[in-house]
Amino acid sequence: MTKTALITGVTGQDGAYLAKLLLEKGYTVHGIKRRSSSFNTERIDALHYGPHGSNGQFNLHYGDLTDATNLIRIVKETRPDEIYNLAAQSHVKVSFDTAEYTANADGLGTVRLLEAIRILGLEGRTKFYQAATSELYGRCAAAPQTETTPFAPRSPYAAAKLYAYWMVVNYREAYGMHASNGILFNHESPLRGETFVTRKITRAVAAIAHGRGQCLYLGNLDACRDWGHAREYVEGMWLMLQQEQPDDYVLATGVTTTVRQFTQWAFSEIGITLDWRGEGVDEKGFDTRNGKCLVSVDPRYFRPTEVDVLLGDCRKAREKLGWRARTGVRALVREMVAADLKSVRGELAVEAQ
Ligand code: NDP
Ligand code: GDR
Repeated sequence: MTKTALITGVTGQDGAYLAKLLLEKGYTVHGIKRRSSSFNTERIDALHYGPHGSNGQFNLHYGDLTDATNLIRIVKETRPDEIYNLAAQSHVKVSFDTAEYTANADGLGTVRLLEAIRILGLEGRTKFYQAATSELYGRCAAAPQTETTPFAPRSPYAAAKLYAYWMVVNYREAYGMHASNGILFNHESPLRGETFVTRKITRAVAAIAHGRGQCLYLGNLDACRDWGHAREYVEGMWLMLQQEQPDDYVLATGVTTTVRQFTQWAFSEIGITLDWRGEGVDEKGFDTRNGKCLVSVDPRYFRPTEVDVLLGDCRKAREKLGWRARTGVRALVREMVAADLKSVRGELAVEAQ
């Protein structure tokens, strides 16, 4: 029988990959999108206006995680077998400027959905996936981090997600709901939002390759992140909801890389070797061939508090779900730079017409 899924945050990076995966598996997919003054469905237009949309397999609903009645109505109308709660104000730095809104959307928004399931009496039918995060570990010194590593959130975003994490655990224990937290480490792709560091770097590199960019301004180059590919991480989300019992799982690659190294690899994709000079806010990356400064540290991008090192151990997911990350960070850099180079070439071709 056809399964029905409801995805919040369907217009985001993970929402787009997950919608595609579920449609390929034959699901009927409902997605919640926010009203926006500009188009915000770019990542899913191909799904929506393609065969899946026209035959009613893929449907979009206006909604917002801050609007409880709207969420109850959508859950009531769609009666999903599975809900994937991916919607969030997901930018860590922005959460310091919008702490209350982030708590409302990321923290309370999760409770609104869990309550919608209860109010509608769907506890026995609807399985729930929560997009938890490696940011929960925050300033925790232990690495690699597992499902049992203590949490120490270090931003309004992480604190809001911690509340959501514990509410999922509580609803699971209190009401017997099939609700699981995916503690996902950073995952990227050509669909990654442009203000996250990996995409910011690969876009800048593509622009510089075509003579369009001058200098890339970055914040903390020493931060270490465990970067995997988003397409593989949404498979893990799905696998969590196919288990007999709900549980919490880490998804990660087990390799951590500095922002500086990621930047270096991205430039090497266009044949540029960076020579790093200076320290702290004076640190700059020069093109070794012509001495031109291509990267510069700008304190504007520093965070009031930083998460220094994230490195995940996904042994539990490997053993129980059969999941593993297949794309290494070098291949990820290559794919992202190639996609951004292609899109700059496309823009140039349109301009030349
Ligand atoms: P994105 O920022 O790309 O997508 C976030 C989505 O949430 C967008 O569709 C956005 O809509 C929507 N959204 C934001 N606020 C609201 C709101 N108030 N009501 C309804 N929808 C809203 O994030 P990702 O796809 O990268 O991440 C998906 C989830 O996983 C997020 O919850 C994120 O916090 C979490 N996560 C992500 C990781 C990563 O490395 N990518 C790692 C661990 C966790 P719009 O398009 O209109 O902005
Ligand atoms: P993160 O991702 O905060 O880990 O959250 P982001 O790409 O924003 O930052 C990663 C690291 O890079 C450093 N950094 C910069 N970051 C940005 N955005 N811009 C810069 O110019 C820059 N320079 C250095 C940051 O300080 C940080 O250390 C992502 C989001 O997807 C969350 O929603 C998710 O929960 C976590 O990953 C896991």
